[in-house]
Amino acid sequence: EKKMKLEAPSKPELSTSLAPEHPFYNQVNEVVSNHIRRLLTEIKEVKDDWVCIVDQGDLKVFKRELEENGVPLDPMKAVCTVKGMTGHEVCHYFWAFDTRMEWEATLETSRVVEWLSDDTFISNNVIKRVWPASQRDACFWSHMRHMSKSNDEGPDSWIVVNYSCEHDDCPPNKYVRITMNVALICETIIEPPADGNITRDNITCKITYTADVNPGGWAPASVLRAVYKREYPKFLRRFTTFVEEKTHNKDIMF
Ligand code: 18C
Repeated sequence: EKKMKLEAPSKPELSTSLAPEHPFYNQVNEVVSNHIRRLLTEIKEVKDDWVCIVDQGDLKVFKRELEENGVPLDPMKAVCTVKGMTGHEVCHYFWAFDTRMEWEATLETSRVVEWLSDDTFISNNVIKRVWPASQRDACFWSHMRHMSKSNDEGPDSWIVVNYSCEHDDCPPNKYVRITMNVALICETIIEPPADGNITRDNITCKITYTADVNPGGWAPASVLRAVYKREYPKFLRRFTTFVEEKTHNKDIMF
């Protein structure tokens, strides 16, 4: 049977609210476009090189084993379906800095380094230490965007990207600096009720999360893989439960 390939939109219709002359303008647009293209052109079936490591039905985690000079770089991918919330809401809370520590269980501290625009800021996250490795931190921009729809029938989609960068106010110092390229893409599926009045019961959000993380130097692969296998599903459960608590008695943010 022939696998269906979805066509990527010919040109990105939306871009960041950063000014075109901003030093991060090109990078943000390029990284986000690559995520969108990768998702839209991907064969809608998990390819052979992705291994499923967690299958809880509504939540699946996949990885590709990859090592460079002994440093484990396994790309991770998770898909998760949740009811009662929109993609806009899920992306909002993944991006929002002021509530990050309410759901992030793996961070010791997090601070804003600089706001670049109303959709993009740079932060410094210090990750809890995992024995026996040295403690890590990360410096990255977080950007949220409403994705253009290729046609009126398709689901409404939002994306958040967390991408490592350098910043004068965030030089690497006492921690090992990890680098990453993380994306959260959400589609909102609405089953229209007969009376036309959409409630949270009619809404499902399909989340695709991808993480390429370089632990930045030596880390024992077996420990890291065990930590990932435990922490990624835990993060998705904890985070989506958090979004549910934040949204269930509020107006729906479409
Ligand atoms: O995407 C997530 N969070 C974002 C917003 O904060 C952001 C952060 C991404 C960084 C994630 C990767 C961290 C990897 C650290 C490697 C550490 C190497 C240590 C070597 C160990 C041998 O995009 C959500 C991320 C969700 C989960 C990530 C799982 C990685 C776990 C990292 C270890 C922390 C464990 C702390 C728990 C302590 C329990 C003993």
